[in-house]
Amino acid sequence: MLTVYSDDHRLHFGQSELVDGKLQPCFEMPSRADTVLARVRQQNLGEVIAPRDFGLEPILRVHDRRYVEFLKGAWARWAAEGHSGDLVSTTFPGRRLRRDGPIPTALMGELGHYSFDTEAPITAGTWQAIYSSAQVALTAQDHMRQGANMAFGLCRPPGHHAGSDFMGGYCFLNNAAIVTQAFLDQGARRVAILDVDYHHGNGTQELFYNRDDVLFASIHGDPLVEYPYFLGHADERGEGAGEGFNFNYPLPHGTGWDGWSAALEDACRKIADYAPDALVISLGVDTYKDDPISQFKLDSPDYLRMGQRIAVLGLPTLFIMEGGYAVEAIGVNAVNVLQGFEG
Ligand code: SP5
Ligand code: ZN
Repeated sequence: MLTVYSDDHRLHFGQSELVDGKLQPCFEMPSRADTVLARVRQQNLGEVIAPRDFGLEPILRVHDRRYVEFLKGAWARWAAEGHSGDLVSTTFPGRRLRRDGPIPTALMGELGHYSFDTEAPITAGTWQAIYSSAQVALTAQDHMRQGANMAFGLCRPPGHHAGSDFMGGYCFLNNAAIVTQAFLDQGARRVAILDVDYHHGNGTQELFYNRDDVLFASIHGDPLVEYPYFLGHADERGEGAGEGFNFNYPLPHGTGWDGWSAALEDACRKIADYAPDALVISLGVDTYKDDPISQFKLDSPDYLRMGQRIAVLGLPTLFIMEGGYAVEAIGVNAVNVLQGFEG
């Protein structure tokens, strides 16, 4: 199986994150990708290649052009204002403010317009890192266009919280959505996305919510009690042409393999009925029992079972790395999904 990986992820390294009222090192750190890559190599999963450059066009198929231009230019503007620390938003268009009013011209205002939380710090190398992360995903997708039945985009930063014109939750560009749209643009009639990250894939859901050419299914912590709090309920079933093509499986804190796998079973049946031409897995392994920010109880062997069940679908499957913060374990857990799938 092919893995695509770029060292450019190191260029994105946020200094700190506000957790329980205290600034502490970002959970989303470069060593995450190192651990996964090391495990891919240790298990001899196959070739690891650097990404090719597919340009901005496939990114602009899912993201708003002005938003992308903002991401590209934000650090230079911040530096020109004399700053050197991370660029982090603190003001957001919340209730009864003008979410869709004039976009502020001041950098901080524009950043707030394009953000939903404080968890996507922009650093000097962030643009290069997120651009390369998207190219990692696209290179893995291109490999499948050439006939492979699986591939792994070892993306960092992750993407599933980012929507058409917003960032948050460690995410800037939605790698899974970008490759999904690429499949469609290359002639796929239908693509399914299964998001197994602990957190609801609010960005991915938003991007395809009113479309019937993409089925989105997400298994995650119940937003009543878990980030991102404001999307991911079971009654969100899609809109317009997309009605009936969005499936959320919110699960309680403490969920282990029994509860989790029941949701997986239901999601897999929905996906099988949909008969997509390709499947994209948003592969977060923050469902792990020792994840520092999550409350599910999956254990390492469960990830083998996860991969095995996904393989039963018999679909060309593209794995895109998302979350997972128990750094020492995420290599084993992510690679277990891939090895379970390979059989
Ligand atoms: C891609 C991804 O997995 N993004 C996740 C963003 C989650 N951010 C919320 C972090 C909240 C951490 N609260 C931890 C409390 C520990 N006492
Ligand atoms: Zn997550």
